[in-house]
Amino acid sequence: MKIAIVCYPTFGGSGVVATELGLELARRGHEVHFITYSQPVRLALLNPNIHYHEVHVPEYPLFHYQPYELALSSKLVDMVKLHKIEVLHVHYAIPHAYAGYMAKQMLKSEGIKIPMITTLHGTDITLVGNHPFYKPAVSFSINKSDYVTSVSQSLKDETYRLFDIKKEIEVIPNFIEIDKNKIDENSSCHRSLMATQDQKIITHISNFRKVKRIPDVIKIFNEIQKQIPSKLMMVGEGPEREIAERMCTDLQINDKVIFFGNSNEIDKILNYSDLFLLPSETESFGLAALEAMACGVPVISSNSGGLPEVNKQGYSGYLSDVGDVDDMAKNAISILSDNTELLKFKKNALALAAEFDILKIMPLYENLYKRAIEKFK
Ligand code: GMT
Repeated sequence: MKIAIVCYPTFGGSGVVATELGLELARRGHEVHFITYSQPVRLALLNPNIHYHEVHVPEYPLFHYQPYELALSSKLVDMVKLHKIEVLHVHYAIPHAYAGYMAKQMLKSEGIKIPMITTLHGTDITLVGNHPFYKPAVSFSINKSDYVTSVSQSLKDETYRLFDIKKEIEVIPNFIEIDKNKIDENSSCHRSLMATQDQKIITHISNFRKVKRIPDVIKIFNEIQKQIPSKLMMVGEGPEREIAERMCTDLQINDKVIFFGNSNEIDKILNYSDLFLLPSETESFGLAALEAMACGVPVISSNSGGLPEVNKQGYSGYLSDVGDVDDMAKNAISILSDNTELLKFKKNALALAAEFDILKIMPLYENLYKRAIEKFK
């Protein structure tokens, strides 16, 4: 099949999912065309089935805002025609579903019919998409998509609750490549660079936006380190980083917290971790939690959104109400203070992650593409 994938190329979860999906499809022999404004961070262009087409938005003094949707939809039209693409798969509704719909209309006027699949990821529905300034356009473009998928049951329910959606939404959960997450002994990233043998390693990975409740991460860790020798790895970049750094100074725990910024060594950091913290305000799925579990790391998370579909209470970790840092700290300490208990949770986390193995989820997407292409023949 010839598939176009439209996504954000940044460190956010939706871009990671779209990139990993495209890479696996290419490995399976499909021709995959990534269409976005810069090369996705996890995209290695070493596979002959992978193509990357950059969307350029020419600057013009009249434009206060650069018309990205316009440039994207034009690029989609050109690429569909040039490469005979059979299906468009857009990740994150804003503005991709809107641009995809416009491209479809332009192609239709030239007698070319192509199906569009929109995958909803989370904030495109819950935080951004729901804003009154965007809502009509988001509803319209979801309803005009030929197929709609969401990454969790919770996000599906939220979409129906918040928008007037007439379309069927299929749940296709996010996935993980389990085998990829083994420790590379030759890596320059060693455990000793992060902590001493007697210290437990606790990790948080995100884009440090408000929704991640970064101050809660610091508060939870502060309680843990009072009872358990430990270090905190803060991986990612974003607006809440400075606040977190200031909190660490105020609490005098600077020497126990490492801020990595964005990292391509996530797998390695996770492989040395004992616990993962994700106290988010909302999380449609929580890909970072799944990535941690795939490295055998138990998760202390909030119970919001789709997190209970990924992290299981008392099995792969614990879930608490949003903002209940005392409960989260108590649960973390109970796992970390008993090595037998910790080992049990680690094994469970890995076993649960295996249920989201890419090999199990990929046929769901392939099947959807086949159905879509068949219907538009
Ligand atoms: O919030 C983020 O981390 C980024 C955002 C994105 O779209 O890039 O993540 C959303 O999509 C991820 C992939 O499907 C999900 O795992 C995240 O839970 C979701 N974030 C939220 O719902 C806040």
